[in-house]
Amino acid sequence: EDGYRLWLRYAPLEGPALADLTRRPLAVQIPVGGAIPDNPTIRAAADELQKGLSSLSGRQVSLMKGHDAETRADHAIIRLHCARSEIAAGGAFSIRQSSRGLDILASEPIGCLYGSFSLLRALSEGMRLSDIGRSEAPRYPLRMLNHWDNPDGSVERGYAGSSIFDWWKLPDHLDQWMIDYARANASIGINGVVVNNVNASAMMLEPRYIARLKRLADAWRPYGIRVYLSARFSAPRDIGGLETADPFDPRVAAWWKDKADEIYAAIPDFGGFLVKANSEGQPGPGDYGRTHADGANMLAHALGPRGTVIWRAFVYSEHDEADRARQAFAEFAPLDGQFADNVILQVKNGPIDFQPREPFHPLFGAMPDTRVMLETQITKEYLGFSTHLAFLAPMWKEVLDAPTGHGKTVAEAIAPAGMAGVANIGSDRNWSGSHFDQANWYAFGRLAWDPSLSAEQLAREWAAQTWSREEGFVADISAMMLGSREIVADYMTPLGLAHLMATGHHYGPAPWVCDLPRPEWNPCYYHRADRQGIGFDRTPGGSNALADYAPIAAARWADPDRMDSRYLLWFHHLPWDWTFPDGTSLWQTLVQRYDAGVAGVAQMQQVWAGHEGEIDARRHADVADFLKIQRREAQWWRDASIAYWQSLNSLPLPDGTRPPARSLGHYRALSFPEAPGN
Ligand code: BDP
Repeated sequence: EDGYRLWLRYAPLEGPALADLTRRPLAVQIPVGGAIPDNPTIRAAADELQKGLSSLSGRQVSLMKGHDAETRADHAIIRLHCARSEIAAGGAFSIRQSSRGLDILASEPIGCLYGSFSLLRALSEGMRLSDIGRSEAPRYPLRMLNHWDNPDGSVERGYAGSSIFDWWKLPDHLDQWMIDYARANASIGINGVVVNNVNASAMMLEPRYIARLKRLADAWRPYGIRVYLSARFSAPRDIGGLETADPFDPRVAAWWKDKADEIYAAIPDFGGFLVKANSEGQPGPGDYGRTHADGANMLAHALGPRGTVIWRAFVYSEHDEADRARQAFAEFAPLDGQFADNVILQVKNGPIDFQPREPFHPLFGAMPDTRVMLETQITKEYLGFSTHLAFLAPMWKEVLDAPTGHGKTVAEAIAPAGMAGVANIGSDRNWSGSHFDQANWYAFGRLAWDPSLSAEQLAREWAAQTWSREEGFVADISAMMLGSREIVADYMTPLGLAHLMATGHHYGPAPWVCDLPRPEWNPCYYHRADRQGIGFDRTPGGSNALADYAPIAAARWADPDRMDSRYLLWFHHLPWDWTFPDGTSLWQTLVQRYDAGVAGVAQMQQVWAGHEGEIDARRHADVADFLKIQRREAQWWRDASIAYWQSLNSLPLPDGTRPPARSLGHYRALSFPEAPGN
């Protein structure tokens, strides 16, 4: 066990579930003839069932075509019916008990594949074959991974090795790895992949890369995955020989139209372009005095009904010093209704940037005439990279379940589009840099399929498939996972603080950084701490970012005395001696939160140690090692942060609190040029 098999281990069943599965010999029946002769997606579904059922039951399961199976009266038969018009299109399936065993029904082959994975998941969790019945349909049309992979093999903010895309050997050689990757994605319903970084190189649009992308598209098509490219807005200039990329210049529009035609000639189901424009130095329509809608619509026209332009709303400028959290709203909300039908606006979960905790982005629900998609970050740029254990489903649920105040929750507001997750996948043998980070890939896909799933269910089903289905194990480990993100928020950015990470690589604490040239690059800009107090005032007396939310949503955060303290310092600047309703001061509570975070990691270590011997030794030791790193670094975060706050407020530590192990000077002097993911 080295983690390569992810949650698709299909570990042999035991007890009643095994007895139930092996009561009769099993066969998988694939349809022949009719509407779907030899379809690669149905073949993949049948192969998966055969492999999975054989492994779960410990017996070789046979594959039978069409009527052959009907003659085998002694067999329990899993039948695939993949052209049933009564089932919805788009991946829906129904699993039903039948007189011969069990039927998987769908209107399209991809529904049969999703249904097969669903059946195998239920069995892997320990359910009995004879108890399984379910009907599902994906809630969102788009369930995408965004890879921040560069053509040179590096991965921006990647903590799992280098890129999995081997552009050097493609298109001639396609590694089995690429099939395993597609299969894993299909198992959780992911149906779109952007293969390159949003900080895009125009080179990816050159013919030689299109040929390579075609090879991937062909390999992934049976798994229901469409490929997308991040497109650099200045490509007509960079590689097209034009002196401009102005979206209103007819030559520019024609260049993109020709480029789209060229891509579609190779990849008829190409998904479209993802664009980061006029953000962090990337080119965009703003360079020519045009709006985001002007730029997006020009590209949308080039694609036509064949594909989608996914335009990112992650923008902020150095020229607006008031509040970075308001800038995307100010720039995009007025454009509602101006985007072409095949444009989707991709909005990060919070208004700043993938912090351990942010309130939901005010654009959700505020653009009723625009399709808006949620962007999450699966890779843990701001949550301790791959060595800290943080299960992110609770964070994403917090956003999905949030009522926007515009009559919809975030989950409902994004329904016409879907979800994108910045991938945490790399060349490491375990794919994600750590075993527990696989859970975030898994949970992302499952939530994009069904945002109403609870974080607890996702933790439980992942743990049962990935480690052990023994109930004591699943209960403890899922509970540990559910608390883990809050623990990280506590030792890094408690009480709604944000962006206190070190410059550049974002590894470790640096709340003292105040002198970077752009104001909003500095942690000081975000915490605003001084001798008197701490926090960012986003009330009407401050930046008034609260006004970007619908009044009922804003009301939840308006009063520091009556709000969820986990968002407190995001919205309020308060004196250190401000007291919570229970009488504890802000300073005391802050220190308590840091201590709770460190204690939480120690607790996770204990829980994990308590299950040694119940799972394979190698993966157990890997996790134990990483928890040791996390424990040390949680202490570092806590000590360095407290030392810094104390240097400002000169307050004594609450009674019984341990002083930081080292001086502030020590923490400030640390440097980590070797930190990954720059
Ligand atoms: C920030 C990352 C940066 C990305 C940017 C983005 O630090 O590497 O390019 O987001 O989303 O979080 O475009």
